[in-house]
Amino acid sequence: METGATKATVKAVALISGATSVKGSLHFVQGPNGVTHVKGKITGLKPGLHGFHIHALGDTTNGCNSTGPHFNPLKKDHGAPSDNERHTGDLGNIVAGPDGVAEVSIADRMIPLSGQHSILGRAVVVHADPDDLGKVSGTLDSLQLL
Ligand SMILES: [Cu+2]
Ligand SMILES: [Zn+2]
Repeated sequence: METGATKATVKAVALISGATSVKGSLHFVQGPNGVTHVKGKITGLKPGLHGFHIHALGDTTNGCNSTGPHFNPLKKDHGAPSDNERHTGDLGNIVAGPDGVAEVSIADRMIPLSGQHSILGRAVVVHADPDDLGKVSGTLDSLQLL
């Protein structure tokens, strides 16, 4: 275990499950450069794009409805992951193939697992529909430290 807090690698996991047959697991690894890598596989999805976000609250007792809005500590507008103007939690879309499987591999510098704007304990949401479009029938879990 490294002692320098800013130098250490931090890992977390979200086990995705919901009311539908959608399930999977996502591993989050934050490297010493502050970039967080998200890797994993979600199965049982409708083929195509699915909005993928970090929502503000880790409360998944009432599905997406209890997870609050997109995590947005910097008070920005909704955007794409590549935009400067984006919610911290805006991770765009993941893509499911014809078999309903989405392989997730994302690197993002706005979703730290430590510090003031940490996403730990918040909800990881995979939406039924592309990006958000106001629909919140998702499948989700809160992020737990490994
Ligand atoms: Cu969302
Ligand atoms: Zn957003």
